[in-house]
Amino acid sequence: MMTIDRRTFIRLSTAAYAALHVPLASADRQTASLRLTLRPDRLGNKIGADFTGLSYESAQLGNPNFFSGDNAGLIAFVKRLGNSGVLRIGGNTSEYCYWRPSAEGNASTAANQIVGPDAGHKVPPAVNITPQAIRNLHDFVDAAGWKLIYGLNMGTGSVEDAAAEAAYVMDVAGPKLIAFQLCNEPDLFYGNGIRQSDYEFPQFSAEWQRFYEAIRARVPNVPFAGPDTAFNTSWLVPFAQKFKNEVKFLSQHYYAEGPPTDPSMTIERLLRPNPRLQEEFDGMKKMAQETGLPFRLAETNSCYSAGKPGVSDTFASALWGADLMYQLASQGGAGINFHGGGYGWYTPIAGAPEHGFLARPLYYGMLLFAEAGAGQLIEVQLDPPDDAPLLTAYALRSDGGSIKAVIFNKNLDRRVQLGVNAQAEYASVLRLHAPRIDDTTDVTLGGAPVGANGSWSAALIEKLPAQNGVVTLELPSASAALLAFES
Ligand code: BDP
Repeated sequence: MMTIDRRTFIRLSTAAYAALHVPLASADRQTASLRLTLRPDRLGNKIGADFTGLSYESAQLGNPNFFSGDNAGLIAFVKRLGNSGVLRIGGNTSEYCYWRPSAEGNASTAANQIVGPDAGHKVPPAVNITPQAIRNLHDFVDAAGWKLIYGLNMGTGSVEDAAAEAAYVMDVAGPKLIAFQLCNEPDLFYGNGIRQSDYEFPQFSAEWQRFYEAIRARVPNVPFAGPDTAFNTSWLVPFAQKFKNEVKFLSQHYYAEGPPTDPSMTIERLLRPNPRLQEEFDGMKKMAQETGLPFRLAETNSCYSAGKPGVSDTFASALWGADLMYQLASQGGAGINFHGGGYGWYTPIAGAPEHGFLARPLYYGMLLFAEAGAGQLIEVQLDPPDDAPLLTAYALRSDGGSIKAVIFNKNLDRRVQLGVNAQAEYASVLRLHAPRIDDTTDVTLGGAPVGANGSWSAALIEKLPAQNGVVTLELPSASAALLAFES
């Protein structure tokens, strides 16, 4: 099997972008007029209440005070994103975390240690996971009303420890646990020192099976997901075929850009369609079709190697992230987990229990998605699409019954005037806005920022009346809007 690494994939897609390069514009130079047709009679995929999610490094469990029922600050931020999201614990550091059932507290890390996304440059320090960390983690997700995906250490850990850890997590977290993952990005094991360079799917699947059987022998009925691969879509169908009866859902990761040192990894590039993403969607859809199993983007963000300042921490990440959520839903994905933690460049929520938390731009994109809520997608059509190439639109019939539309103008050089057909008297509009696309602060949704305690409520809801069945929305460049149609 040909091996192509994540870097090569991203470099190849960068070459495709070079021809399309348009310099960052600071103001709207033109207005494009388009029509958005909503077709409420043509239903698409469902967006479940547990679609949204976050992902953190397992090493964060080395500090049992972080994910704890006492961390009210972070709980408030998490809860604001959805009443029943999914917290995934994993990442590179999951391969260097060790179950230590008899350890008290944790001697391996400082009591207040904060762990950001791993940059993948070196082997992370070993971290002990104690029963207290698991109990606190349970209290955290319980207080947030969220569920848990828990990554075990197959990379450098023993099968006995994995079984013992899984038994404890299952005992404590019970119904909160939607799945164990057995390792993180095994398709990179061949090159990151975890396995030999000839490590391929057959070796992985044999190991996966061995761990699975040992854990199941100790704790029957524990739920699993996998393969949690980084990029290699060629592992997906074989995994799905082999383990379709063992897993509850299929998981894959996606990073839009990287590495951050590459100057071509920019805001503009982030906002353009990414051929890699479609390739991942196709791979995931294929494995879902083969098996009927749901799939989840269990770890994602803008730029691997812990993100890129000036890109990952800007308002562009809000437009990119929320648009990605809808693209994934449109393709049939069951959910998404944005990776983050600490003060990482791409983390949606930054901070520490001792210093408080704050919403980064990406958080605002997730908040827009939360405000639109769960429901069923309906078909939409933009005409003429070429007039605003980076305009995307989605619509759903929300679980409450109302029709909503979410529109992203990712064009940096043109505002859009959009006529939307509406069987309603008016549309109320929440705007996602920042003064500049590269702003790292000053982002607002509905005219209001997220407060330091995770509180948010709209300060500005515009009401656009329908005239002859059409609502006209003016959408500045680099902004988004959520429309709720009301009578
Ligand atoms: C993923 C890893 C995660 C890293 C992230 C990154 O699972 O631990 O933090 O890449 O490189 O591959 O930012």
